[in-house]
Amino acid sequence: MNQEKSREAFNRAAKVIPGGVNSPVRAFKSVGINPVVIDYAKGTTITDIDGNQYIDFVSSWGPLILGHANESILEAIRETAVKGTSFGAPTILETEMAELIVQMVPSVDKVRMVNSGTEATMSVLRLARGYTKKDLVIKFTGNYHGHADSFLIKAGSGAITLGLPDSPGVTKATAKDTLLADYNELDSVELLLKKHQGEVAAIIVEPVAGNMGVVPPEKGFLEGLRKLADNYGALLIFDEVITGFRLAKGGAQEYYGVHPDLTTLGKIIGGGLPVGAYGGKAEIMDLLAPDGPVYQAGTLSGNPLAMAAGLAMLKALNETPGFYEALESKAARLENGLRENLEKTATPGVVNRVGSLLTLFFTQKEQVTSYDEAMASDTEKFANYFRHSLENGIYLAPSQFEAMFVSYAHTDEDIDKCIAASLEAMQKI
Ligand code: KE4
Repeated sequence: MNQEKSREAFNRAAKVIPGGVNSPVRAFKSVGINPVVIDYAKGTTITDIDGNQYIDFVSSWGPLILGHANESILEAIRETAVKGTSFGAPTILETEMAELIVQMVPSVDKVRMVNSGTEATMSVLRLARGYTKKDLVIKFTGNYHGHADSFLIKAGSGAITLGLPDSPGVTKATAKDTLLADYNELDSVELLLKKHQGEVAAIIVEPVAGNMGVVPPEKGFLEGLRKLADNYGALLIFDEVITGFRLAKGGAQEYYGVHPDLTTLGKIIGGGLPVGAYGGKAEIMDLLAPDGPVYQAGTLSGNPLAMAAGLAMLKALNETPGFYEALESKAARLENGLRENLEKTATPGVVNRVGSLLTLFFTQKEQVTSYDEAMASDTEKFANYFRHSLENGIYLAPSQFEAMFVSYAHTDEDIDKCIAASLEAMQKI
């Protein structure tokens, strides 16, 4: 595969952008090759600047659940752009977006728009601390909540991929207020709540872990967190930046029937433009400035262009009959094919899937239900598999500790091509 132009472009980028990328995981560091530089995309096909085409299972890390360059989203952007892209003043579009989120997400009475998942989690933590007047937060090792200081403590996603779960630059003073529990281990949470009785503002969790690879919540885990939060006077925060609008219209909280006090959202909500949001009970959200004392602001928050794209996205999710059933059947087809490939090639591995999120772990473990089990994966084998898959025209997340994102645009033909390419790759690694 000719990747000459990508190589030149990446070398040029590295002269003026740290690592040549604006987000570390894009640098393909853990898969041992230079990244391909993308020219354009449509539907499920992305094309790099050398003209190579790939079926995309990253979907820009989740947002493009309708596929690339979706016509209704492009139309919404075009129509809105000609009226101006941002005013720094209220618009009806923001209210329409907020009304739709409140209608779709069960536990959200009010919502504040921001510009990324990181901004959403950073802000929601400040709000939780302001509301409870407590300082500590419990997060789970391997969960990733963006790059705000309080969360770069044993963080997942690119942080573990690059072996940087605890980043320099995060002060000891900040780190001491973040307590670490083990995902799917309720005892580890109760121990911390008991030890720090009355000091924990919130428990924040990825209701389906997507940043250590996909690790589903074990039966009773989310329900248990709800009970512990209530018993110990802490707020429960669901970080639904990945799962929001993906697992169901109402995200993981609808899918599992467990309602948090606060929710963070991102990715899908912007239709591919930069949008994040956080929301929850009115009693808590009303503490935010300008009515309340908890300050949070943003020049481009809720800007009309991003709102228009996001509204078109959410309307499509609401108005497409059988949308989630279709996602489920596409992703199940992929899961079954990957499992068959593991058997056919006697490759030790585990496939974890929840809805349209899945990860193929190259591991000797019988199951992957915890951070430690995920970390036992063979990242070298994954890197080899990734390179063969790319050669075979399949674009995967360049890390063992990320998810495959199946979109509504993926056809059975796309899925079957991925399964065939996966088989070929497994036979070579
Ligand atoms: P952003 O700031 O990247 O928009 O969102 C941060 C975030 C928050 N919460 C969860 C559960 C997330 O998964 C993320 C970001 N996800 C990663 C991929 N797993 C983004 C990809 C990247 O870092 O380039």
